[in-house]
This record gives sequence, structure tokens and C-alpha cells, in this order.
Amino acid sequence: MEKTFLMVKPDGVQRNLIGEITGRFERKGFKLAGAKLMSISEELAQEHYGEHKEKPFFGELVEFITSGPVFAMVWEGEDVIAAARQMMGATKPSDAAPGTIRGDFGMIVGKNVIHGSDSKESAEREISLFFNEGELVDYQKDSLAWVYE
Ligand code: DAT
Ligand code: MG
Repeated sequence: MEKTFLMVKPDGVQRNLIGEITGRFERKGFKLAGAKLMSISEELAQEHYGEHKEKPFFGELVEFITSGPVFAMVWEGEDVIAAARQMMGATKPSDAAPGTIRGDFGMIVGKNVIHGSDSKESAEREISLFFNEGELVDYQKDSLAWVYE
């Protein structure tokens, strides 16, 4: 099954949105494979957002993501990478559709509540950046018989 890396950003943690956000993925039918509340070091932030290091907002992005704890998660399911991106909504909350996480809870691009991997490659990279193998749990979830054929 496909896996993706999702993270409630510091603004989402401070605004009590961990439960709301995890609940959406849980209710949809995805399976939680790992989760932890953690602080992101400067080094991890720079590595995670490496693709943006030449962008003018890189400094602020690193400062923001290290400004408080994040809730890091790995979710599993059919097409979970693309589906989670849809459930998150557009990067800029004012472009994000109502019903999406950023559409419902975000106001500005610099505080857009959630991160999600955008491809298979970034999902693999980000999962291994944030989680050790031993932190991911492989288990049977019986309710999935009522989610899939
Ligand atoms: P996404 O988080 O939707 O994958 P991204 O990878 O393009 O978006 O950018 C990573 C984060 O950087 C994004 O969630 C918020 C911030 N960001 C993106 N574009 C920005 C901009 N023009 N000004 C300020 N911050 C920006
Ligand atoms: Mg991105």
C-alpha cells in the first residue's frame, strides 16, 4: 500500500487542529502507520525543504517550521499521496477550496496548517527523514474490509 508523509505545522498544533486533521484522514479510510509530536531542528528543516532553498521565502519557511512543535505522521492507503494533497487543498489558503484543510482553516501561505508529500519520491524521502523504521507500525486493521473490496 502507498504511504505518505503528512505533518501538522506549528500553527496547526498551536490552534488545536491535530485532532481535526488526523480525524479527517482516519474517517476517510486511511490507515495510520506512525505519528509523533516533535520539534524540527534547523538542519532537518533545511533538508526537508531543500527544494526551496533558492526561493526568497526559504528563510521564513525554515523559521516558521522550527518555531514550535509539529505533529508528524505517516498514512497509508490507496493513492494516499494524491488524495491527501486534495484533502489539504492549494498551497495558498485563499486558493484552497472550502472543505479542504487549508480552505477551512488557513488564511495565508506562510501559515497553511499542513504539509503533505507531493510525489512517491518525496514521500519516501520525507518518511525516512522523519521516521526510523522501528517507529512505523505494520498491523492489520479489520475495518478496512469495509473500506476496500
Ligand atoms: P506545498 O506545501 O503545498 O507542497 P510548496 O512545496 O510549493 O507547497 O511550498 C512549501 C511551503 O513553502 C508552503 O507550504 C508554504 C511556503 N510557501 C510556498 N510558496 C510561498 C510563497 N510564495 N511565500 C511564502 N511562503 C511560501
Ligand atoms: Mg511541497
